[in-house]
Amino acid sequence: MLTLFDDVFSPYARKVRIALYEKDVPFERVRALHGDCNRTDFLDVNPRAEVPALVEGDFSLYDSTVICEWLEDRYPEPPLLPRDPELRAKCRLVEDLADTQLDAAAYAVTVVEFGRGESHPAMHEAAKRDLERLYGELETLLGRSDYFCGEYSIADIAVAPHLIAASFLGFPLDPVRHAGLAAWLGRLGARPAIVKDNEDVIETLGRLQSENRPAFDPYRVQWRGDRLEWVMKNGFADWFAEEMRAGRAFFPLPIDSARRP
Ligand SMILES: N[C@@H](CCC(=O)N[C@@H](CS)C(=O)NCC(=O)O)C(=O)O
Repeated sequence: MLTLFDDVFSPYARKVRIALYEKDVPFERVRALHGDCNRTDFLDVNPRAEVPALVEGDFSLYDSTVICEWLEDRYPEPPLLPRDPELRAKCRLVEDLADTQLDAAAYAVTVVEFGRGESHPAMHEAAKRDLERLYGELETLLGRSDYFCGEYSIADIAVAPHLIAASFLGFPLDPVRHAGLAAWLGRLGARPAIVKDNEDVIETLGRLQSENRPAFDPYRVQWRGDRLEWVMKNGFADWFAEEMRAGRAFFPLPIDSARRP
């Protein structure tokens, strides 16, 4: 049995869960974050203390892209990577756009507005501008097809959680300018694997809210490459310096090796 180190809200964990559901592979879940980054009891599975990570017996791996490629090799049916070399490359590029750019554009604003309930108009505007540019790029990449690479693939699975979350955060698609993408999201949202994962996310969010518990700890935030790059290039270096001074910012692979198991 596979064990997925997981967080219900992580778009990367969502990508892996949806791929597992599509391939009908059974797995058990260990909720690994609990709003606590750099967890010591998780570092033996992923030294970066990030979800998702997958374990099967004494074999373990992490990073959603690496995990999905392994799943494709191990459970080839139904295929989630195109056979054609050009489409396969396009699939990886769309997945990368989702993992690096879509994620980064919404991360800081998620921490500040959703997590802390604070307003940061400049950050909100920067996220809106970037997301709209990315929606335009995705609209072009989709063209007239039903899915990014002709057939449904990991490219669709990687993008969907980000667009669902961005809508929830107040950055919806424009039904006129992004008509193709909006129709695509409707198609994706009807797939049983995505319905199942959405239900899980909504049910968990509702339960946490009714218990007055946060979805994550917004005052203990783990940062990394693309998310930090977004903050810096959009002119929020001073904001980030204050986050560090206040002890609210953490990084993978902490220098303090005493935290290692
Ligand atoms: N490149 C990694 C990124 C994974 C990642 O950034 N995961 C975040 C959640 S979305 C995480 O686990 N952060 C640790 C924390 O917040 O404590 C992947 O594709 O799996």
